[in-house]
Amino acid sequence: SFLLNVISHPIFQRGEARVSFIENHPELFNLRKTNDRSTRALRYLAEVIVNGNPEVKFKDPTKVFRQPVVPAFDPYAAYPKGSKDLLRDMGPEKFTQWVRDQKQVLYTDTTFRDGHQSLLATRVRTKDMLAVAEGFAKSHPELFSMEVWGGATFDVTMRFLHENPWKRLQAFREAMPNMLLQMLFRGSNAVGYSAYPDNLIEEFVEKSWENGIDVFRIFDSLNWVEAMKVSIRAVRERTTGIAEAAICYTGDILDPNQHKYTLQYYLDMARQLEDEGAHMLAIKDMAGLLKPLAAEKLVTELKKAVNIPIHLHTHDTAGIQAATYLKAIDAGVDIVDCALGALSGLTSQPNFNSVVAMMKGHERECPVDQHSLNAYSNYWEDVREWYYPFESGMKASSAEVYENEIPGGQYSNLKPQAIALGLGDKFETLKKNYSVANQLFGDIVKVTPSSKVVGDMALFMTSNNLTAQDVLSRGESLSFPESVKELMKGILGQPYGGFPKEVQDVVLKGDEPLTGRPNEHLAPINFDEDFAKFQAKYPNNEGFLDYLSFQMYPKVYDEYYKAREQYGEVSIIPTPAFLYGLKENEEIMIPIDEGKNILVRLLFMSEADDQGMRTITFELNGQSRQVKVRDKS
Ligand code: 3PY
Ligand code: ZN
Repeated sequence: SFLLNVISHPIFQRGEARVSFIENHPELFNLRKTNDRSTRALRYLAEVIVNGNPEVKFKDPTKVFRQPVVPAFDPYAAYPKGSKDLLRDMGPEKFTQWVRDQKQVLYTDTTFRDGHQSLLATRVRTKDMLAVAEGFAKSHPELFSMEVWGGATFDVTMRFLHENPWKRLQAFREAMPNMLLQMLFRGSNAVGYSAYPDNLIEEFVEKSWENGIDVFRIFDSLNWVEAMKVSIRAVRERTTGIAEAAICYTGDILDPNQHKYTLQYYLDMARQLEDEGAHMLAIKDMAGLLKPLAAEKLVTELKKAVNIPIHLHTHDTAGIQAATYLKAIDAGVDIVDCALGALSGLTSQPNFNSVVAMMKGHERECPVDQHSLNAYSNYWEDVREWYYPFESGMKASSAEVYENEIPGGQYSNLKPQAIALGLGDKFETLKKNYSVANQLFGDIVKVTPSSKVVGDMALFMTSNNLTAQDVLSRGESLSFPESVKELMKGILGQPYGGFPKEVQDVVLKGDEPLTGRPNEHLAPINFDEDFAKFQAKYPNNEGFLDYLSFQMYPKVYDEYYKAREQYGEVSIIPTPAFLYGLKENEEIMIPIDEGKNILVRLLFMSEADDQGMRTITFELNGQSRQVKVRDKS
């Protein structure tokens, strides 16, 4: 069609085209680009129409979606000044001091990261968040930050959404220039599940900052401060962003039988993190175990122990975390994490809209336009419907979390995992085994990636009908999951109090465990050389950031790259079509390039021919286009 464009151009038709003709008319290349994009988008749609989106395990043909309404905003209005402007003016030290010294409680909105990670298995696509990002930033500059990146989003955007996570970040940065953007950073595991060389961690921090991150919430999945130092230092030395170091909260400090994760334990850790240079402290209550009275105690004591602001994160799995926030706010916590109504509650964060209502008349109230929050929540209520296959099925909050301690972000994934392994009807046993596995490991902190290992062990025990006793007595003859071997070997670092020797021995079977930082044993990467190799292997890569994605997840990147070669930029396809394809005669608009849309209608799908190929006939901007797809059924 590029050739067609050339041939049909009037200059060419007049016979006046010279060699320079193509050079002087770069729009022909744009045409080629948009044609190419259209072709690939049709190829993707045809594939989903014939074979379905492999991530959609069940499709409800009766489902009717409402059209989500984006709350109105003025695209020409300037952005009101927000936290990002303050940070830019003051620098991280002064700014965080201001956070601590001013009186109002501040808010972080987690809707774009932990909210959907915890309720919809991280599946929300960039397009659906971006639709409301600018309006939200213009309406709510009073927020402390937007949590938008890190955690599981990096992996899932590539693996399941076939999107570039860096482009997502850049798009958020552009849409929300007045607000602090925050990410969740797994310390020496960055945004992955294993240990990476220190210079990769440093590079990753720097590039995240360059592309838009201001606040780095850094944690270690075993609360091992030693493993957090490199990332804290990288934020301090390579960026002008904020290093927010987290203590992961587990157990119950008010339980008289709790001898391991005591108040003293957390105070000590907080002081160490402050000494390491943290600008702020996070209490990361990933499973929602911090009850109101414990929060009151913990925050009161932390306030005395450290001079940096305290940022509280929780999950509302048990349903009482708004009370935890109120107690924590009374005790002086500086910032709390909330998710917009329709993506809040259960394994997600407490309801932002309701917390704002709760704070009306409180001496630390930070006024937020409730009506506007409700409008954004309504948007999400409708968008959430599109993602129905990824709902966890949890219908009510559950105090069982105090027994199993499963993090919110993991809970929404554990059930589909169990079903995939044929253990769907053993979910109750699986949850029990989660706490049995935790005890076998010596009662460790459970958060990605350590929580994944406890989950793997629980799945292993459930599918093999093993008790804790079986693991100890028959362990020598059992072949444990790879992740369990790595944990016991020390690949994720050292837990407080060490691993139980007996379990370590049966798992490692003579292999010597590490004692130091696992990253210390990893050779630094030679970026020039390695990047060149990457470019040779993936010639159509999108540069150094793509290389960093590859470093985090080599296999996932490989598949993502192939999908992109085949289908192009699928992030432009509207979500219902991305997930469910099109019905006959359904028409959608795809923004194919800046200011350019195409209209696509499905006309019909043929029967499979004797090669198993179906022909899908579309109408693209009024012209008929056919795509052949193999029917895999
Ligand atoms: C993650 O690391 O993805 C988490 O959300 C941990 O809570
Ligand atoms: Zn969380």
